[in-house]
Amino acid sequence: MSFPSLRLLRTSSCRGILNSALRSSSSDTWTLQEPLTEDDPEISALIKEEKKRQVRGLELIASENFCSRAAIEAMGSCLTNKYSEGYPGQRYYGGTYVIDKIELLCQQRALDAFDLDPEKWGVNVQPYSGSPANFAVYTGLLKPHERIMGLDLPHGGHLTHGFMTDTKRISATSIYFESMPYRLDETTGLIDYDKLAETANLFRPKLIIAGYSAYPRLLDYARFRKICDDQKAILLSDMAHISGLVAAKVLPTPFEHSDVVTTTTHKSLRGTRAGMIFYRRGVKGISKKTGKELKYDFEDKINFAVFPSLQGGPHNPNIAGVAVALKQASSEKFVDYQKQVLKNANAMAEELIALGYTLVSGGTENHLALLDLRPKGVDGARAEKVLELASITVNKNTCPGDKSALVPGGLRLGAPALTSRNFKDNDFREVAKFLDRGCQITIDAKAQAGKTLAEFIKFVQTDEKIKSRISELRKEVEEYASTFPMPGFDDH
Ligand code: DSN
Repeated sequence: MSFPSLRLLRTSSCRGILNSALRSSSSDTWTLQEPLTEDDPEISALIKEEKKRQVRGLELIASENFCSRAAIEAMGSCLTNKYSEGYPGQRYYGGTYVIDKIELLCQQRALDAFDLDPEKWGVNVQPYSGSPANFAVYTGLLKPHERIMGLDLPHGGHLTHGFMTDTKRISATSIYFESMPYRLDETTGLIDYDKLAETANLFRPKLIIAGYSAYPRLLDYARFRKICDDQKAILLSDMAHISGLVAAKVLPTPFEHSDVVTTTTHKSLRGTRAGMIFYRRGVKGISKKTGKELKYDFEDKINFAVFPSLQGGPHNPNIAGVAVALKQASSEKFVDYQKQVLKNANAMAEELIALGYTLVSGGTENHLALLDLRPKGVDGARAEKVLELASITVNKNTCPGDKSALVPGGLRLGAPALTSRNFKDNDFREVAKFLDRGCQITIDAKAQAGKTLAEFIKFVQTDEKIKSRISELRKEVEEYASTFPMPGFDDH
């Protein structure tokens, strides 16, 4: 572009001409308003391909969901442009007065969604996701190398609950803190609370985590509280998987007994991808020594751990998306949705048992079931692969007693995502039948394939008979799934 001479710019009308020339959308002006389809057809096509996969498939990953169009719109907005280190009213950069309103609204909605009194509970909505949220709690409330106890990962816990193996500290939560797991009673598949109490008595943890990634039963928060009180430990409930069900009051709330509660926002809560930390505030009790009020001191410690200790600028688009989801979570429709999630998980579990399968703990009381394939002579890794080829998405999962996390004995199956697509109980019974057919193919293929997982995968991708059975199953699955509505945008 050729620019007018500087002399011409002396008059304001000439400056106006120049500005409008700069703003014009002539072919050599980069407006940055081009749609994705034009600007980056490659990424655009991949997003459309992923959307088609989601629409055609049966999504059973227990931690996934289909976010609403409204929340996705809030996330895909100009909020991505703004830095806002700090907290509402105390930011390090200017121009944050709108961001302050969004963050305060999100906080308010978070407290409302879980019926929390702002005198007694506060919330930090800045964590980027669940793992940073948990690490921020440990960083804020513990000294390095103080002790934590969480449900062991192979028994249904989460990496960030202190996971380590016999030979290696895996999660940073076991590198910077000392962790001791508690486990399930392998005969029942239920948490062994007696053993937890006994071990806690020896290990004397500063913090115990009540929460899971793959446990199909309710947690006994009162029992956790008692064990924590005996050790003078903090009770952190990680309700990431169930926060939507808790908001809808269809599962017991962890808030009554916990000191701190963390969650992700994109699982059963169905928001955009982020994390939140709820902490007790206000009066804790009366000192026996002085007779004076004791106050919780979590708020400043947790807020400081999130920013500036661990994070920088908050992800404002995600916070806005979470605010949208939290508004939805206070609606009657959301309660109906969560009731249906429980019914659907139960219908799938019942049907699988009727088809001759074994479930860890014998069933489900929440949104997920853990299918133990070991009695069928196969493992979760092989079944996951066959099901993926048939457009059914699940994840392999350890069952109590498993030695390998890469070739574990089970599959984790969750109901939140398909329930967002309006699947009902009978639809989930059909889903169980599709799963059964995929598992039968796995059993037959394993009998003919080489011993290793790699040989098995090669076999199912090359053996004509197996390929044709998988392809027939995929066709039926895709026809079936495609008839259900899908949240979000039509093609992205
Ligand atoms: N990936 C999530 C889950 O499956 O539970 C959390 O890490």
